[in-house]
Amino acid sequence: MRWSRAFLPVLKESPADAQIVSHKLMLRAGLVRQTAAGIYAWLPLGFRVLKKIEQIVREEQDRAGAQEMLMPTLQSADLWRESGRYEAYGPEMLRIRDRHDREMLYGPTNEEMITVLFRDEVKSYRDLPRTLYHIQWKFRDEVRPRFGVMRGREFLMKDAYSFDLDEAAARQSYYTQMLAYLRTFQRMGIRAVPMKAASGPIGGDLSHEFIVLAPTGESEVFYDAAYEEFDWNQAGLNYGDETGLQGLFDRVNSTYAATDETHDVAKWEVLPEGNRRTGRGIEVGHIFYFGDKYSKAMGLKVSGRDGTPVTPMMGSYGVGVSRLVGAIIEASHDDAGIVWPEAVAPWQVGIVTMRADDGASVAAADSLYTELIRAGVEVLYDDRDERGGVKLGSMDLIGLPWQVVVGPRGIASGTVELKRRSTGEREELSLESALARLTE
Ligand code: 5CA
Repeated sequence: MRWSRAFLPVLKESPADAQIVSHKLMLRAGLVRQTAAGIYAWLPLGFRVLKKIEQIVREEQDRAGAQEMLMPTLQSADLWRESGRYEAYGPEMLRIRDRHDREMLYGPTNEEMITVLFRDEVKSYRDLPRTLYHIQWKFRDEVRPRFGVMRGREFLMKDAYSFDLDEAAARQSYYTQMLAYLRTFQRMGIRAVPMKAASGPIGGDLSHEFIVLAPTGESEVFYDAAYEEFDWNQAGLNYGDETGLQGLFDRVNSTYAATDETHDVAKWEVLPEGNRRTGRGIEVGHIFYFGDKYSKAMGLKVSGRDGTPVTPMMGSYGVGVSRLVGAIIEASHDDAGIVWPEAVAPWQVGIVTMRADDGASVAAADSLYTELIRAGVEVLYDDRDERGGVKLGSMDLIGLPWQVVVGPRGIASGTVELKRRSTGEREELSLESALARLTE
């Protein structure tokens, strides 16, 4: 992408209405714009990051054996009357009437819809276990939408739903998602600690939140320093390995970590003082096991192995896809701007020409741009007719992992400067070496 042709509105000043650093940076770097309270348009830069995050979530869900589908954003009120949640959900639910005066709502979550879709198709224990997911916009009429996309009213969520024959199998589905979550967040360059949680309006008695540690987080958190040594990849563990998954769960469960909602002072005080870590965190995922809460209320039954009807046991598993954009920035930025982890960066490389009126360096930058595109590298080329210093500032602000600075002085001796955004390391090297390095 050539910056001169791009819609990348970066702001010089920090917007006064944003309180936390990620929200400020998302506005300054032109990722989003608010269109109504808690509702955001995703501009091209933000959209690219959102898609990268979504794709990592998708790949890890698929790897864990979940199947993707897509359910609508609008739902009928009757669906929610079946579970009894229509009244219970309260003012957070956006209720709408269509032209026939039918009561509708903008879905805040999809337990009801998936239970009915599944109920109407499955008959036998052979149809279990199944885990289905979708990545879709949700609406919750939050009392206090704030911090930009972190607590929006409209937000993008991955929600998965598991159906199993009995509790033991359902717990395996829960552990499977737990492992998928560790891998998902690790791939995005962040660590999200699983913490015991309250299940709130979703229901059930087994629930974990995945919390990214950041000083601006909404929840206060308490955890064992053992998490600093935790094996986040669990590379040796395979899906389907029941004992291994149980072991992972037991390990998580026996390592203290809780938010202020579930904090247990007695258990906390058993920890050696030097191991007690406190801080704040952002909830980027939340998983629930709620047994037959929805399947029973909504009449989902299959015939069991011996022919008697069985009510499947369910869980649901959410990832805050749009919230993650903010959470990753909270965890990865510096005074100059965003520092994208490579896996979610909108482009991998940014090229900057220092003098738009210098034919030789512009020609060199043009050819580097063409070569990188040919090699399949995602590159943003700042070819604007702006002062070099301004362009370097914008490049730091938008935080691409690699910058190539092309100026008349370097080009006279055949070199460009390669800068790594995360460390600030710079290196002078020939155009050819820069190209080789970036296409490695
Ligand atoms: N049905 C369950 C799991 S699929 C569910 O809705 N869980 S949830 O309420 O915890 O939401 C899942 C995730 O969505 C949260 O962990 C959080 O990361 C994200 N989320 C929730 N509310 C908002 C919001 N107002 N703005 C941005 N993200 C949100």
